[in-house]
Amino acid sequence: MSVSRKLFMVGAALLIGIVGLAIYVVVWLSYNPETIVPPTTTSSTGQVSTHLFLATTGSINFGTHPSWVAYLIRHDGKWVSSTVWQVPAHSVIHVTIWEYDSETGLRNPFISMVRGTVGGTVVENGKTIKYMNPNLPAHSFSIPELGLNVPLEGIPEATYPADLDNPHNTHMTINFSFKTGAPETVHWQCFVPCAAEYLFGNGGPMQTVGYMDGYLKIV
Ligand SMILES: [Cu+2]
Repeated sequence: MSVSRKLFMVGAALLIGIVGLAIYVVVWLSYNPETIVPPTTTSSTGQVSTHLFLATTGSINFGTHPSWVAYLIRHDGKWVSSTVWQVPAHSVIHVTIWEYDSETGLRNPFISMVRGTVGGTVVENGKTIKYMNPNLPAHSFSIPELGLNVPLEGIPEATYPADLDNPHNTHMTINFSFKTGAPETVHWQCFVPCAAEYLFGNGGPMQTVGYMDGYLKIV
């Protein structure tokens, strides 16, 4: 092979690599899921609050990755696939999660302790809890920047796909509240290695906004 031909081939390979990298960065940077803004209320004492009504499912059953585990949010009477939510600053955020997935368990038992909620507890199926057996969580709802961590207990046997519109379908109901401070954007994520079929359960949906993590825009 002549030197000029070798140079041409190296240059072509380099160009393909650079173009591929540029496409990856542009697509990744421009990914901007819809921000859901739940309605807010103001009490007679001036306390602003809002309600995040969420669900976790073992397989989302639509979109690009139908088999992936996911969080959804109830908005305008429908379950919406978005994990970017806007809430008011200096307010109380009431959260309800319908948990439809089976248990995976935690590698770090520290995450099975409830932290950062109003009262330091959550109400799970009507029972107030502070801690659970680390083998039980299916997912967690955690905002490290706010010191919030809520383990979500799995159900014994999940159905795939879960029928989220049928409230009689077996699920755990988890209720808790937390407070926001000054405006900022924080990230939230699940800490249970729940991504079956991915390395150590932490790939795929665990590292993709729209499934097991997202952003909370505090405004
Ligand atoms: Cu998860």
